[in-house]
Amino acid sequence: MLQQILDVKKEEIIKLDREFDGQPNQKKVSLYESLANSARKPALIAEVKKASPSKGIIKEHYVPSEIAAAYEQGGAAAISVLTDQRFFRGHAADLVAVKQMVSLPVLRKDFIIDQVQIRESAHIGADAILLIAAAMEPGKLHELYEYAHQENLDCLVEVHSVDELEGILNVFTPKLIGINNRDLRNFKTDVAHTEAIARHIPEEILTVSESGIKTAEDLKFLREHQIDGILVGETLMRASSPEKGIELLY
Ligand code: IGP
Repeated sequence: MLQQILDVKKEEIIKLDREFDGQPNQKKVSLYESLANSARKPALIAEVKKASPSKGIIKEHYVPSEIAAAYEQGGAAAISVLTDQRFFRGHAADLVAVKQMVSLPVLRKDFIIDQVQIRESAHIGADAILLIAAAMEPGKLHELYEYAHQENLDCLVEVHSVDELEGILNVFTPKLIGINNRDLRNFKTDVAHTEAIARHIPEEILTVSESGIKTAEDLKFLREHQIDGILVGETLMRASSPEKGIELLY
């Protein structure tokens, strides 16, 4: 699945290959600081997500900026916006609209494998980007990480296994690591996966548990294991309202 997504991305990048003129007008807000200073523990990154390859359409009709405003109201520390069109039915325009609506940091959730996508991310108003360890070699990921920081973007570095984690840590120490609970081979999620990987993460790194977080018990488990943040999409998108969804988790 990931390989299929990356093949499509490479074609999109060729079309994208142009300079982004002008400076982004919004000031960058730090994802790292917002997670570190969150009153809610673990801090919440709330995701705007229409669809996914494994679930199909999650929620058809909504206004991304309204969902994001409700997330902010509900106490989220950051907003994640899927911008991949082909597989997640998101759009760069969703992020632009969300950024205009909220004062929280906005994470661009996409498959970033090239510097031009980072320039684009800064340009459309993202404050942070996702970098997926499974999508490239650790050396390349480090290059993109440094490049993003030059553009004042924080990076959430996503790993799924101890092997991927150690590959990264051999090259550099990211400030933020996301552990994806979803096994991309069968799409199953297991929150216990976070604990198995988090044990190997040095304490100074902020750790975010991603995917398949559904219940207050899941949250309790993650809190007990001192996980710093959670990234939740589907559960909040399916809730009767975004605020209600957050309330039920915490
Ligand atoms: C959110 P969920 O199960 O709460 O909807 O998951 C988020 O973790 C998931 O959307 C995600 C993702 C990704 C999407 C994690 N890593 C990489 C696209 C690309």
